[in-house]
Amino acid sequence: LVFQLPARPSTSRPLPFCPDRSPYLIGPLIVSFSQVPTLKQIQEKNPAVKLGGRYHPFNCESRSRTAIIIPHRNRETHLRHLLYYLHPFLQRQQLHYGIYIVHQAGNATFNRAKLLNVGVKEALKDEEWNCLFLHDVDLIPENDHNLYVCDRWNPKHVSVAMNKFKYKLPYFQYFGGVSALTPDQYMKINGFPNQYWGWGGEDDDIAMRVRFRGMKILRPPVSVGHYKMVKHEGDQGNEQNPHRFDLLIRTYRSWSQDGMNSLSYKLLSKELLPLYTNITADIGTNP
Ligand code: UPG
Repeated sequence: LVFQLPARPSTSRPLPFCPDRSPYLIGPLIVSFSQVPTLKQIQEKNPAVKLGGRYHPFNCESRSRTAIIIPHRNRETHLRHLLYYLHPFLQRQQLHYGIYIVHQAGNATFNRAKLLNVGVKEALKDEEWNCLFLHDVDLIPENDHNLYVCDRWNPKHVSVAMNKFKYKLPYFQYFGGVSALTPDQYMKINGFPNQYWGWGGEDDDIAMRVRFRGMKILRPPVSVGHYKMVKHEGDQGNEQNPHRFDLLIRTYRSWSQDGMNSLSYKLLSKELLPLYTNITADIGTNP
């Protein structure tokens, strides 16, 4: 250590807001998956991160309180790559943030959107988050000008340029990967659908909900919304959902009954681990 960081003032005087643009941003980042970091190494590199994967800047009041919510099962290597890059990325953006991993218990068919609903519900019990980032575990942001903050009026889709799609949007309405909504926007669309078991369709359903509720999807410039995906095969227990097209046709009628207002699950544990809050839930099985 070369400089000693000034201690946070002990008075209750409010801190000034952090600047509009953080002075710590770098821009394009080099992301490599050649070595898988250990959780201990990641912890050592991020000494200011508190239990549960929480952080806030010590000398200014952040302009955003962002919860990052990550659906997960059986992707431990991807999780370590993501945590390794994401913690420093968010700290350079001077955010007040927390990372939540929502783990689906058991071997039943995977349900990404329902896990995200569980994550949002549980995260909002902890703190007054004003921005929710719904984040696939295998996508690593490659430019820290891609700010993990929400827009007040409209949801954002931020993973606009992924290496697997040759750094282009695969189709205009694409809403998968990483997206961001305020809690108000999330509730306005009744959250995400609970009925998509297996791979596919749920992200298109969410995009439709946004449109039905009169909101637009905002996106960062392509040069900023760059993501590198950790390569993977299809997962056991997350086979293509054969009902996805039928479900999508019905979204207009179903969205107001299927979502946060119909969410049911059993919380098996909520643990504050050094780098993230681990939520394990029994979300049931494909009926
Ligand atoms: N996931 C797990 N374990 C599993 C299966 C999925 O943790 O066994 C999580 C993980 O966070 C992963 C995400 O679910 O990143 C999406 O699943 P994945 O198989 O990686 O889907 P992709 O084809 O790579 O992703 C695109 C979109 C994604 C959307 C999916 C299906 O980026 O957001 O959910 O297509 O529509």
